[in-house]
Amino acid sequence: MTVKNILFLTGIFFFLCFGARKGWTETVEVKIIKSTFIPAVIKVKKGDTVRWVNMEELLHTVASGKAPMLDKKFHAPYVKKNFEVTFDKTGFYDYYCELHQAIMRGVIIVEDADNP
Ligand SMILES: [Cu+2]
Repeated sequence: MTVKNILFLTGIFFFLCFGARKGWTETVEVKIIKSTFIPAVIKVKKGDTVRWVNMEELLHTVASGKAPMLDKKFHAPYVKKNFEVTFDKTGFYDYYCELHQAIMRGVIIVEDADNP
């Protein structure tokens, strides 16, 4: 085999491994500033990860469900710095902070990666 052939086959190999994927997954940040989720509503693609980042000293929680009802799809009892969830299913995910549930609420909308 020539070097050219080896490079060609290596190229095919990488295409089969990575080229067939429908784009890369992303990590999207939701910041917690002044007891508010920012942005409160975000859209992500199936397979993406949402990372909540607590920018303040105050403790907050991230609990899925419509306040005050936990639905236990995801739950971080105390977010001191950050917390991540990967979304593998499409749908609407309501969440809230249990300590400030009257004001701290958000929604994650997970769409199929095929339909932009
Ligand atoms: Cu809070």
